[in-house]
Amino acid sequence: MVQVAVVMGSISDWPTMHMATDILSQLGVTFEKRIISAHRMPAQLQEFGLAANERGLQVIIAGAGGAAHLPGMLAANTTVPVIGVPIQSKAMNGLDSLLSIVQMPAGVPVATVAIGNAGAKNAGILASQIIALQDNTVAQALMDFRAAQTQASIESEAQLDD
Ligand code: RP5
Repeated sequence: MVQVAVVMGSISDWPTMHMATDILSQLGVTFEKRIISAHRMPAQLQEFGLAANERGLQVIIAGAGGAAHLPGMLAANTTVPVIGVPIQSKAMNGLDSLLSIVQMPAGVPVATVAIGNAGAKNAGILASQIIALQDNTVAQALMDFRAAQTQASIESEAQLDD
């Protein structure tokens, strides 16, 4: 059964959302990737959201830019936790995306990460941490990832020049 769904509003979001799927792959989390536009595909959005629980999805990562209604509308249609990724838009550098995603009304949460690539990668890590609560293999992969990241930071000190 697929653990995580990575959903984006447009193919133009894929270079950013790839950061999420890369880290999910690295950590051994199973996922599916979908394009579902809140505005261009409203019926498909509702269908996907309503089926998410029954399909056994444990986390949804949703990325969108501009008038970024996808994460919020998915959250409105399911109780599966939704992590929202604000895509770095051309017009406003992603501030529009961030505010569209983060300012949810009380009662319908979306866990919102940073704008752009860092946010997408962190969405993948956060989803993996949720999966790791019940999956020891993913939990171990996360600990290995953190240890390697720490070691790389320590070793980077050697690159400081005079
Ligand atoms: C949003 O509109 C998408 O998530 C995308 O970030 C933005 C622009 O979409 P395109 O016009 O590039 O398809 O729905």
